[in-house]
Amino acid sequence: MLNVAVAQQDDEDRECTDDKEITIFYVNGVLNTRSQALISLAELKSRYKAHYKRRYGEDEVDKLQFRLAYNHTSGVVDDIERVFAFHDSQQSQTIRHLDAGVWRSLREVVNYGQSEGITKLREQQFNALNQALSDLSTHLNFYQKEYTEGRKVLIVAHSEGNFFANFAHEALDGLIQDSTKIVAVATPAAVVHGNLGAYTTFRQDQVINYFRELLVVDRPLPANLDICGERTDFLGGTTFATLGHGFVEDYMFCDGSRNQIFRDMDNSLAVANQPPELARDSIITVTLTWGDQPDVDLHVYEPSGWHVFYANPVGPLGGLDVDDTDKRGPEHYYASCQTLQPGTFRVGVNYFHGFEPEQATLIVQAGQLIRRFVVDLPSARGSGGDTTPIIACNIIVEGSQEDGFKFSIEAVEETLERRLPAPVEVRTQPKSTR
Ligand SMILES: [Ca+2]
Repeated sequence: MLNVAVAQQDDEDRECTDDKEITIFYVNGVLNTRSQALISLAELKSRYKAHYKRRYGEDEVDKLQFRLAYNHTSGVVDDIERVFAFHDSQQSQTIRHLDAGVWRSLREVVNYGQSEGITKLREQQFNALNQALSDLSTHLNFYQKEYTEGRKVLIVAHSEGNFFANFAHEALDGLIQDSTKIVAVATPAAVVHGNLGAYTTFRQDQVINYFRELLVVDRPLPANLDICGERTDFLGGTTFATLGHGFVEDYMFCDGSRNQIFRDMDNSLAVANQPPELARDSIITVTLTWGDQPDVDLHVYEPSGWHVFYANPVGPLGGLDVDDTDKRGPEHYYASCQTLQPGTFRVGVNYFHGFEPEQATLIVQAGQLIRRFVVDLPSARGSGGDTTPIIACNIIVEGSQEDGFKFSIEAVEETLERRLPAPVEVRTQPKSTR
């Protein structure tokens, strides 16, 4: 590990490292702004790192990194409607696409809106569900990227985040599923995907209890723990405003739930496969995937202007370490801590060879930032496009090896960060026995 400081808000992750082996994602519940979700992530991170260090030692804790798999809030009414839409979509074994069930529920909502003459409702809920589908696709791409770079993934999901986690896990292919585990907290879902099915729900969780009361089928998993003594039942009339449901205020606060969740996390990591490192694990990475057309290419211009692509795969700061010419990708660029310099990396794609319109997805990671870009590619341009790739984003690196680095990722055109995701295939076969 190179001990170069990274100037980020988070003091614990100031060093520039290229050697993480485990990524722990936090998936938030309803009505969380990104800032609120980051607070929950920070709490999980500081407490679990302390636990992990005590149990496994200093060297092991350095292999962990923490990321947010955020889902957007659309306000009280739409968030709650979305929970029911997700609930109704749990029978995913019978549907062809990840989003089909959500769309079916959406149509029912839309029909209801029309019958009541509430066109506003229709538009808002359409947008809310559309956003949720986009978030789901983003999470799925995040987990796939971690696999490509050789890391185990542990998803800690709170409340509605469990629907996102379950759907994403179901849509991963089998090898990636073996490296990706879920630990559920306060789950409204009837199941936890992955081998262990580990979860923690308080008997005194008023939100989950209320949700359970409303449902006839696919009720939430039964509560399995009592809330700690310092908390007081909401109905008892106290200062307690979280309804026994808060991630930080309740589940991380009580020793019993925290210990149970951490034990579930330890056990899940123990059974998760460490994937082969198909691509370099690095401080800056770009992962390109696309659809069934033969060949899309990743192009990165390093700060000096050096053009890294399939015909020129090694640059002064990094390189193209995975190339693909046979549909889907991934194709992968990395820049490592050892050679990192300040400046702007320009990230683009060229549709090299194919017969139909294609769509490229870029997952761009710089320090602790991770973002997804989708680029429409109307027609193949051959090698004529090698010198004029479509630039999707810039990665801006400030600072120095001595003082530490700070990163930002900027879309080149707003339209490139699209809200509508492509349909995602779901495995419809029963899981193989293993
Ligand atoms: Ca290619």
